[in-house]
Amino acid sequence: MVASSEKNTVESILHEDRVFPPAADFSNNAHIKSLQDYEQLYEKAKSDPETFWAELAEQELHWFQKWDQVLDWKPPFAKWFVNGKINMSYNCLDRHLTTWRRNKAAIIWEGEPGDSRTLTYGELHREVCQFANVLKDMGVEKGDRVGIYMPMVPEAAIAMLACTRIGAPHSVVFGGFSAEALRDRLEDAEAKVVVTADGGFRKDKIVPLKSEVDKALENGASSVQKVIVIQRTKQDITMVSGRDYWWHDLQKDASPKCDAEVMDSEDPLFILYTSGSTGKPKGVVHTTGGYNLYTHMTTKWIFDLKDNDVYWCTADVGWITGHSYIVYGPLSNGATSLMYEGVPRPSNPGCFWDVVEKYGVNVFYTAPTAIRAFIKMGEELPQARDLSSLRLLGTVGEPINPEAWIWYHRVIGGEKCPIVDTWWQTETGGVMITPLPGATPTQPGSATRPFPGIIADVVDQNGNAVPDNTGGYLVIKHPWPSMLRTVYNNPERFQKTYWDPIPEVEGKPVYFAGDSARRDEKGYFWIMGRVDDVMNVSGHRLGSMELESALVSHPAVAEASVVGVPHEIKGEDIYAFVTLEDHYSPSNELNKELKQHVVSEIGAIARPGTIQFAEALPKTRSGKIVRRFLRQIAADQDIVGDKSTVVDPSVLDKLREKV
Ligand code: 6R9
Repeated sequence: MVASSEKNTVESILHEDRVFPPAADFSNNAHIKSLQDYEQLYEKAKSDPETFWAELAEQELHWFQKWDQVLDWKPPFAKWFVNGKINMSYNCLDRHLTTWRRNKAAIIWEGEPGDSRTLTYGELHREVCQFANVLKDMGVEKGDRVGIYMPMVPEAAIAMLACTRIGAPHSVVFGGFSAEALRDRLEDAEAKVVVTADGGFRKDKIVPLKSEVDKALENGASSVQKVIVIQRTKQDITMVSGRDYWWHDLQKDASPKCDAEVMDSEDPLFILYTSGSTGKPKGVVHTTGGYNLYTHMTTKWIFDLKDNDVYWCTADVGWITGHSYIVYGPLSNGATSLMYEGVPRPSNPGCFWDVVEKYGVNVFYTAPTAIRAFIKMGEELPQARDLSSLRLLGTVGEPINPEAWIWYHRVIGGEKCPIVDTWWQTETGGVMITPLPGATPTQPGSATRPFPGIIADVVDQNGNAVPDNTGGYLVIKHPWPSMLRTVYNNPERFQKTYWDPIPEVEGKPVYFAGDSARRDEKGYFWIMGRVDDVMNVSGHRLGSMELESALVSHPAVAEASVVGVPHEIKGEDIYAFVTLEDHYSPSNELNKELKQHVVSEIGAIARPGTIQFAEALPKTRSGKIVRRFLRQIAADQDIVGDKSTVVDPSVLDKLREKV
């Protein structure tokens, strides 16, 4: 037998055959109504991508001037809608004002303490124009970078839209990051102005933001000349004269008239930093026309937005999901986008369901980590609220374990809502592989098929296509409008990270996503996790996702994270960290039972050598499990590397003590 590692592929071991076709009444009212419709669009886009995108760009967006060329592709550099002139803020705001949507809610916001605010398109436009003038008064010119370090308040979206209005690329830094992380990002982007708040509310505590900005600026980031501060928590902060200004002082005197700057389609729209497992964070650069089009189309077709929908994406605006699917995609479509400042917390574990009930949310988009937390908190919380307004659910951020999918479908969706499991990345700008809810039969754990215009494939290390149901590396074979254009100030890293790992396929470079996946005989994609998380056990290359899903399918397990540890005979052995459901406690019997459970779910090859019970797993602030530290703990090594992305680093020490 040839060991799969010699074939340079990844083995797939989990089998899932439950299928959920879309309900007829959902399909009849959907933008894309059937699998045939999807397939037609897919084939059309595949055979002539440029015409496909050009037609949509013409129909769906406002251009000040039409492009001369749809795509200029000089690998790895792409230009979309060459010489087209456009403005994102104009497409998100101005064009809705001449319609009935002027008085439609653009943003419905709910604060953690229970305060709330609704901004119509007319009101949002006014605030954005005023703040755009404020930025200009602060010396911000087209092309200058603006740092945004804010809690989840409407002003975060206002600041983003104001930047895009005047052509100043923003760089949003998640409000949970430390002063050092903020400083690194502001320095790399050479930001001229920072927009922040005195503080934010998170889990009933006040998170200091302004004082973190002060620290960041004391220790570097010398490009920053001005700081604009929203008053949110009213705690005491220091204001440096000549540098720091209150938002409300500046905003009240600012003119509400500000024409949207005519931007080139390829002018940078924003920079967003994403941390890899090694090295400093990469500044992912997105540009204007292609990103506007792709986030617009994906929002429309995947979330199937209707004019009377209340749409809620629970991400933070500090992540790409917040950029594309709280702010730009929904507003470009003229939708009502709900923003919530809070997160489930001991004082209010059911807060998400309160928000769904209060606003009659129709479309709800969240992350697997949140779903696993809901499961642990119990069905009683959602069941005590009226969730009947929901008609469509989505997930993003990690592979969703089939058991979590089924729970989401049953308990939150009342078995009537389609679930869109959307695979994508900061770098891709928008969703790449996903069901279209009225068209695609779904299967728990599969992101199903590529969005029209996306040519995805699974290949081995040499770039050769692998057979159906064999795991390999997920690649994208044709440029798409919202692809990252470069890594800010580092085109070499752009080339090296995304285009060099897989050799050319059929003479063409391919985009390497860094994820492993398999494709089944129906053409469905099953994402298996980050390539860095693949283990090699007795010559079998196994992804973390399937082993974890097997563990989570046991009733006692809340969350699981699996890594490889060096092993004399097998090469690597499987080491699992497991958190338990509330009414279970660790024991030797349970430990044995879980190992046996994995064997019966997957096979003897997958029997974990060790299972360690844990109180909590280390996660990034967007909820992804950080396996690289778990690998060090499992191998009994010192914990080394940048811990700043882990929400609660004390989790690591606790795990280490117990090894
Ligand atoms: C949007 C976002 C990207 C990485 C990606 C993959 C993982 C995201 C997923 C998923 C399986 C899904 N990921 N969605 N894995 N199924 N539906 O999360 O961007 O923060 O850049 O992370 O997240 O590993 O490569 P980002």
